[in-house]
Amino acid sequence: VSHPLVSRVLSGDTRAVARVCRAVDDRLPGYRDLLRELHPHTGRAWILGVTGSPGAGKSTLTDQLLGHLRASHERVAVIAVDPTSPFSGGAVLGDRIRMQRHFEDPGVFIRSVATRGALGGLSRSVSDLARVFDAWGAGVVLIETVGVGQDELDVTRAAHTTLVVVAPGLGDDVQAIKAGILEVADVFAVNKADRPGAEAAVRDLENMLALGALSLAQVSPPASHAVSGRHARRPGGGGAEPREGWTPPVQKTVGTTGEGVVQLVESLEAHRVWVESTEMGQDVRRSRAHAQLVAMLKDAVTESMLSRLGDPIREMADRVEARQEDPYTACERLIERFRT
Ligand SMILES: Nc1nc2c(ncn2[C@@H]2O[C@H](COP(=O)(O)OP(=O)(O)OP(=O)(O)O)[C@@H](O)[C@H]2O)c(=O)[nH]1
Ligand SMILES: [Mg+2]
Repeated sequence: VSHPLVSRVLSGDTRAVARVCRAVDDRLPGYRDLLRELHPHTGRAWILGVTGSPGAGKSTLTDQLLGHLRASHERVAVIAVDPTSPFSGGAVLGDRIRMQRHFEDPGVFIRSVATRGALGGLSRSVSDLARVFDAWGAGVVLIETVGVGQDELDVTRAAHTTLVVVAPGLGDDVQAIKAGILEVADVFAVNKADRPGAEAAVRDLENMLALGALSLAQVSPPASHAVSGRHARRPGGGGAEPREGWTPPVQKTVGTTGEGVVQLVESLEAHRVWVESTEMGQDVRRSRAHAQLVAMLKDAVTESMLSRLGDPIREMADRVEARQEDPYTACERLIERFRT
């Protein structure tokens, strides 16, 4: 017998969705059972990550994408991770204003998640929520997260397609984005194209992608790219051979006017098709699912081990502090307890 909330979510009841979201956020008793029951009804939504530097225009573009995608999907959801940014000074309010026109639309569900205090790990909270929206019938789940810090980048692992938003003149050129973020990009938007420096940013990105393709093609055969990196890149040159890999396209946009957004949606859709219809795309999907399961497992194992160990951790910490024990041996001894 399924939980009444579950059948309400499945029938598209947004109030039930809100209640399940709260249960998931706060890890209320029984939330796991809800997710378990929803799980068989998931797998249809396109999970679209939007990341990039603070203030690059992620929310503005998310709002634009929402408008376009809503036209072809009955339901669309947005998860905004930690919308409190010191850069826009906007906090949740800013995002609400930016996405205001969608707030009264019953086919749109917008949910914010705080980075701090996310119970059981940020990326797990976000993928749990994405599952709820998927079961609700969202054709697309947009996840906006700032691209700094490992936790935030991990969030994009839940996505099938990740858009990286870059803006010129934020000190936000290619140097600044290469740490980690390049790896997660399936599509680039050079936003604020109405400002000087956009062309240069596009060129820099394209050069960097070309270099990346070259070095990857040299070090390993295409089939292994999907496993080692986030995705394979097109081997350079060979015109006649089938080119199954994916090179992230770079699209100029003006978030505030919507310029370039149609083309951006096309690029994103093309990536979706690539993931769904090619062997390599399926590899990417499998390796992401694997990475996600490992991440969940880590959370779960850590949580249960720490709670089972309890007091001895503190006792051991005191011994380490008093130099009666070194921390390496201390860890080994604590782990020993599980072997017996
Ligand atoms: N000139 C110009 N301004 C833009 C463009 N896109 C967004 N903005 C402005 O840039 C500021 C930041 O936009 P947001 O969409 O809040 O950026 P964000 O990346 O979501 O910011 P955080 O979530 O705080 O990291 C806002 O004042 C927007 O109006 C654009 O294409 N051109
Ligand atoms: Mg934002």
